[in-house]
Amino acid sequence: MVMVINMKLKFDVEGMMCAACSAAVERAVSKLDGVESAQVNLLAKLLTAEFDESKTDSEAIITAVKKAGFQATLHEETPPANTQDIKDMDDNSLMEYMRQLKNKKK
Ligand SMILES: [Cu+2]
Repeated sequence: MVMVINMKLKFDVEGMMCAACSAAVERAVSKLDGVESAQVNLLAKLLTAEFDESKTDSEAIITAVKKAGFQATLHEETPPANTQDIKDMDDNSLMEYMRQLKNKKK
């Protein structure tokens, strides 16, 4: 059985002013070979792209956005304070950690 696990990445997109802009970005990115979906959140200026890593990559997506007339950069998720801590966690403490993260965001 072949399982294709799509990569999901977020990009910050600069220069979008209205729904037509975000639609242009979505269109440009979804046209790429290997891209499953491209969704733009205009208010957050965020592009979420789901793609097959074996067919395309973040560079190609950024280039497609640029060609459409906008600037894109990989969106940096705020990394956890210490990744090693998380690796060492058992399931219960990991759940607790996630719960705390969620609460922080509210
Ligand atoms: Cu526009």
